[in-house]
Formats: sequence, structure tokens, C-alpha cells
Amino acid sequence: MSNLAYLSLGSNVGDREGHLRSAMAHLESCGHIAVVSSFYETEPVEFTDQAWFLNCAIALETGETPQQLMAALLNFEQTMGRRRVQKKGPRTIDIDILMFGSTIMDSPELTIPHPNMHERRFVLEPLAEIAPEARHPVLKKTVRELRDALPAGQAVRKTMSS
Ligand code: PH2
Ligand code: MG
Ligand code: MG
Repeated sequence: MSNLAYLSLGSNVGDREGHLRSAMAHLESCGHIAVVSSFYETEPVEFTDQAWFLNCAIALETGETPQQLMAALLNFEQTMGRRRVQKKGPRTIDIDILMFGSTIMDSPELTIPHPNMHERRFVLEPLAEIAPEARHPVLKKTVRELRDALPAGQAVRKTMSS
């Protein structure tokens, strides 16, 4: 069985665009990348004393379980040189599962949908570009509705098509 997962990719260290592209090359081994958003230049949020990010969102058709996919993502992050030093701090690559079909789960290792996605413009703007009608299974709102409900702030600029 195959599921449609939405992922968020981000980098703010080194060759940010190269890191997003390399992450996508790794992700091809987990399924088929159906859609990729543009790349967005985004102001750091939550931990703000760091460089601006390049973020994008992708839709991945995958036959893996959420746990298998998560294990693969952590492995790619490590392979790409990510070192966890500062929580929410600078990173070569971060790959987060935003939604996974209609799955709702909450375990110490993995929460789906991503617990902060509805508060983050750097997530919702790219995601609204590729899946405006996708519905958050807990909040029961579409991605477009969540994006439109964000308070002002959190600068996000579309830079290049993927
Ligand atoms: N990721 C974070 C914290 N803050 N800010 C932006 N703009 N983009 C990110 O990907 C990001 C962030 C933690 O994962
Ligand atoms: Mg993250
Ligand atoms: Mg992460």
C-alpha cells in the first residue's frame, strides 16, 4: 500500500540549495517524489539568532510506514553531516514529516501531523503552493486555511523554482 506524505526540507548552513537537492536524491530511495515546491528564503523562527533558511515542501508517495520513513530521514540527515548541537539551531539539512496520509500518531519518537506545522509560515507557504486543499487531519482545516490564518510576521520569499 502506498501513502502520500508531505515533507518539509530546510537548510541554513553551507550550500543550502545543494543540500535540499541532495536530500531529495536520497528521498527517491523511499518512494516517488510527486511534487516539489519552489525554494523559499525564510527568516529563522523560534531560535532566531541564526542565518536565514532555504525551505521547500515535497509530496512523497511511499510504501514505507511512518516509522520506517522517519528512520530513513534521520539516516539521511546524519549522512549529510548534520550534527545536533543547538536545538532548533543551524543545520545542513532538516527533513520533517508534516503529514502522512490521514495518519494521526503521537509517540515520543514521532508525532504526525508535525506538532508545529500550523504555526510556521516557512512550512505553510511552500506547502500551500503544492497542496492548498490538503486537510490537516487533527485541525480539520486545509493548508490554505491554515496559511491564511497565520498572524503577520515570519518573512518568507519565494526565490527559485525547484
Ligand atoms: N526550522 C526550525 C526552527 N526554525 N526557521 C526557518 N525559517 N526554517 C526552518 O526550517 C526552521 C526554522 C526547527 O526545525
Ligand atoms: Mg524541523
Ligand atoms: Mg527535524
